[in-house]
Amino acid sequence: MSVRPVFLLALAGSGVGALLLLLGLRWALLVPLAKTVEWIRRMRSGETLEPKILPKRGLFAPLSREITRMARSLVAARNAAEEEARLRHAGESRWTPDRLKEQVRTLLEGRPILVVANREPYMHVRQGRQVQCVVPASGVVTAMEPILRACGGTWIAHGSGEADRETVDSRDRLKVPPEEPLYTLRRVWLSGEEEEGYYYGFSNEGLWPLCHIAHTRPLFRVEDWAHYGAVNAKFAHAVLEEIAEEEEPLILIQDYHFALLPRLIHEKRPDAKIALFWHIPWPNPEAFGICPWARELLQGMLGADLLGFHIQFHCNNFLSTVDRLLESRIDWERFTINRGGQTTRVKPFPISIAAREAKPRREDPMPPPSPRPKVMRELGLNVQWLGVGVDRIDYTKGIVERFRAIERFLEKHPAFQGKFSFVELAAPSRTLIKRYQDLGVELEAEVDRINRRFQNQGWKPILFLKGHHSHGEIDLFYRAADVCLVTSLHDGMNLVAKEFVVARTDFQGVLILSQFAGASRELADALLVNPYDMDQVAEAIRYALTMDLGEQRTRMLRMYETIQEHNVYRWAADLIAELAKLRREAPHPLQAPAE
Ligand code: ADQ
Repeated sequence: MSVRPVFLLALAGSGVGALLLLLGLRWALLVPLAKTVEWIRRMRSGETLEPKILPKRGLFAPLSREITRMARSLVAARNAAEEEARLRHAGESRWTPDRLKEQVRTLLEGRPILVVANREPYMHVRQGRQVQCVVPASGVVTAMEPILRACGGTWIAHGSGEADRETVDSRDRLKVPPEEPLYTLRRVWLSGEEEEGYYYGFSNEGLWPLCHIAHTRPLFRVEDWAHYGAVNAKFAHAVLEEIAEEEEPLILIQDYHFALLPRLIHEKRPDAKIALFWHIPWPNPEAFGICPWARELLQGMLGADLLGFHIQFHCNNFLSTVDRLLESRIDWERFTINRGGQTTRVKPFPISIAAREAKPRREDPMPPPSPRPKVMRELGLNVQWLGVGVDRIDYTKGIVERFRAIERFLEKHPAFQGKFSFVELAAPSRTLIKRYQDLGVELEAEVDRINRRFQNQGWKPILFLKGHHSHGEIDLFYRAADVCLVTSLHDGMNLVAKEFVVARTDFQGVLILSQFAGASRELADALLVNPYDMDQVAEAIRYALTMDLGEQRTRMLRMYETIQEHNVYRWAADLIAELAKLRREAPHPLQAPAE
């Protein structure tokens, strides 16, 4: 064989070898390397990939293992960062007790909050030989209590329970809540005549009907007015005692029982920052002007730095009233009133309730079990649909009108007879006042008449459960009902509407809400009604009971989120922040003189 063919053969052999080597190299190195690089690139750009395509054997196996570990850490870190960002975002929009506490600590630099309200948050009453502690049925208590629980401080109130004196220390104080003391309750004692004149008389027979357009004529007696003044002075004395050691204390006065208090405190302690929150509506100037002491009341209120109402409409009415009745300088753009060297800011703060701790997830497939079977069993009910109403027995709540609308509903839609019952949980209130006694009698008679008209064996349309119920009991009724009726003839806010929505973590049920309640401004997904229009309310009941679950869910979810966002912690934070930032302005050269 010649040398040439051998050489050519060797050359061909090495060419094939090189090719095979190249192919081998590509298969063993370049392809896995390219796949690894591509995998890393996609991971880096945010995709979450299984490490399946990474080489598991050979040269790259150890590298794959390390890269997989590193990628897992990266995914975990990315998830944690996303969760943190979500929580931070939620935290920014959602107010919690802790966030409020923190905000108050920063704003007040450790100074305590002082709340003045007629009603006490805990009342000691006698039951046989036992002394029991109860939470009164009151919107003001429902709203303010979570704030004091969160921030601490002192609540000054009338000690109205028959066993209240036995449960305070020598300075009329006690720590509450009883099961977990978080703040101080300071009780103020009133004589029988004082309570009658200031509370039943001037506050509840005079100012309450004056401010609510509910067609009950206000009664103004000169003796009641004298007691109102004396009791305001008594509370001023208690406040001054409590703030004796404090510089620039912050005082949150609640409601129409204390219109004179801001001025009384301001005169003695001009450094105090005072807010007065008016929990009920403010009427137009003509309506308010019928009060013989309208000017004195306004002068007293204008001792506050900040005046809060639930809605803008009530603020507008207040400014118009001052404009009509007092010499003052009103800034309609900033909503301030300057009088006698003092500026008062007027602003709406829609009150709310404490939000639920954890928000249920929309997609939660297992809503909490319904208490409906238990409620039905205990009441001996056997109906397809259940309605609920929860009120203090008060003529402003439109309870008679509600019963008549239920009557109309059953009359117009007889198919629901025997299948729908309405439970009214009604707490007796202000029972020493004749108008309230008459209302109690009227309600019983109406329930009786309507029940007799429709009832059959084993079924009644209305169950009137008169009495005070715990928040836990009320919650069961909210969760068991298909529909909740809030038919106030006039209401500052109405917390029952908000409580019903927040109780429904299953996002079922329908809220029928009076257009004359402040809550109707925020809860536009309720079925809004005019409670005087019986046919309209009857139709709303029919619509509610036949509403499909999808629509119920959409409406309830939207309202639920509104209330969670605008909860009572946010209300308090806004009010306190506004008060803390107000500076007493120097008297304006053109300011109106004090009268
Ligand atoms: P209220 O007129 O007392 O409040 P509302 O806001 O409805 O009315 O609050 C009533 C509270 O009492 C609720 O928390 C409710 O659960 C409770 N309650 C009602 N019936 C009860 C019963 N039978 N047993 C036990 N508890 C019962 C005032 C104004 C409102 C305003 C609040 C807060 O009149 O317009 O919303 O202050 O500012």
